[in-house]
Amino acid sequence: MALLPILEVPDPRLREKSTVVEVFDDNLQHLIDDMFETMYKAPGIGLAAIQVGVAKRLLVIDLQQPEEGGEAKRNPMVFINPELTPEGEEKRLYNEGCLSVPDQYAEVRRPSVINAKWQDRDGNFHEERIEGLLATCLQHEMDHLEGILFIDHLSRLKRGMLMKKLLKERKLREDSY
Ligand code: GNR
Ligand code: NI
Repeated sequence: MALLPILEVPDPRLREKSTVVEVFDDNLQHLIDDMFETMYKAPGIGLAAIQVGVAKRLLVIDLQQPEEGGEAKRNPMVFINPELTPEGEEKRLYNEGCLSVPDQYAEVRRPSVINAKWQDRDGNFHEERIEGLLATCLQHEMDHLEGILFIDHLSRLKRGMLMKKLLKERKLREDSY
């Protein structure tokens, strides 16, 4: 297992379109395990392969929702070659963040319910109706596979302010070292 460096804006690789996974070999299994380790360490609730520099249509999610009783329980999920279709017109707002846009948050409007088709780490096919935070997170990760970041859903004004704040905070951090 290995921690992988997470790419941050404005790295041009985050704008690449990821390509279909065709081979479900040991290399892929190792990449998936490394992505989980990297996501848990960050910490984040999702990670797309392109965020660690691999332009493959692969993403991992663990919402780590507290169980009844309060303990956060791990629930690692792998989505390979996902296809999402919105179900109905209802949208929901969620205050999103992204490990590639560190420490910045903004409300994004996305379909509340989606139909998802995907393959698991063994290449088996699945289809499910998904709602709630999982639907939001899956759409955020799916965007990464197309080279889209959550800030692209904001107005130019909001995106500009957010990027200015990010660059300022990054500079302050660098100067303090
Ligand atoms: O950790 C993450 N939190 C999050 C919060 C709201 C909506 C989406 C996300 S995904 C993000 C991790 C990440 O950058 N995945 O690409
Ligand atoms: Ni992200």
